[in-house]
Amino acid sequence: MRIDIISVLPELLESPLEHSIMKRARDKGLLEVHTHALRKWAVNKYGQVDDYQFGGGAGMVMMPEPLVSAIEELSATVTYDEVIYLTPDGQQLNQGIANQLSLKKNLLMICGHYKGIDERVREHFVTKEISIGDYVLSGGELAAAVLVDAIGRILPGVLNDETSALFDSFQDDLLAPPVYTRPAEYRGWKVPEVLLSGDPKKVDEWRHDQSLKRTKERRPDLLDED
Ligand code: 6GU
Repeated sequence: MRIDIISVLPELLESPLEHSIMKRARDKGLLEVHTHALRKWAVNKYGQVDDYQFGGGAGMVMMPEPLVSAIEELSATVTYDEVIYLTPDGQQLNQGIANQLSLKKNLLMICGHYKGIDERVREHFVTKEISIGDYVLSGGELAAAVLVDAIGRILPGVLNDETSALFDSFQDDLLAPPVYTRPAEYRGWKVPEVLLSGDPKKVDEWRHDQSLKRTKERRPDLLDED
C-alpha cells in the first residue's frame, strides 16, 4: 500500500511512523508513506498557504490553491482510491473503517490546520472525512499518524504470530482479555491457574469469557450494536 500525506508540518508525522511495527511494514516494502510539505505549493514566496476567513472571525483557513495544486500534482502519477481529510467533524474512526481502508492500494491524506481547509476542497476533491474522536487536536497530523498506524499494522504480512491482530480488542467487537507473563507468582499475586494448565481449549474458553465479561463491564455499547 502507498499512502501520501499533505501537511504544513510533515515533521510531526515522521517519528511515529518510523518505529516498531510501522518501521517493519515499511522495511518489508508492504507500506510506503510519503509526506509532502504543503508550503511547496504556497501561493507566494512567503510560503503562504492560509488566509483570513470570509465573513470574519478568528482563525485562518487553508487556501484552496495550494491544496488543489498538491492534490492534482500527486494525482498525476498515482491513482488514489480515497482522498481522506482528517477533521474533527468527520466520521469517527473505528476498526471497521481501518479494516476497509487496509484493502485499498493508494490513499491520499490531507491534514488540516488552523480553522481547517476551504470547504470547496472538501466538496470537490475529498472522498472521505475521518475524525479520531470527540476532542480537538491542534492539527490533523497526529490523527493521520493514528490512521496510518491502524491501517499499516493490519496489512497482510506486517504482523507475525506473536503480534497477530486476530486477538486485538475490537477485531471481533470484543475487548481483549487480560494477559500475564512471568513470574507465575509475584508478591503473592498469582496468574490464573487455567493459563498454566497447558490445555489450549480451556485457555481459549477462559479468554473468550474474560473478553465478554470485560466488554459487558466496560463497553456494553459494543455488544448491542448488531
Ligand atoms: Cl482528524 N483533526 C483534529 N484537528 N482534531 C481532531 C481530529 C482530527 N480527530 C479528533 N480530533
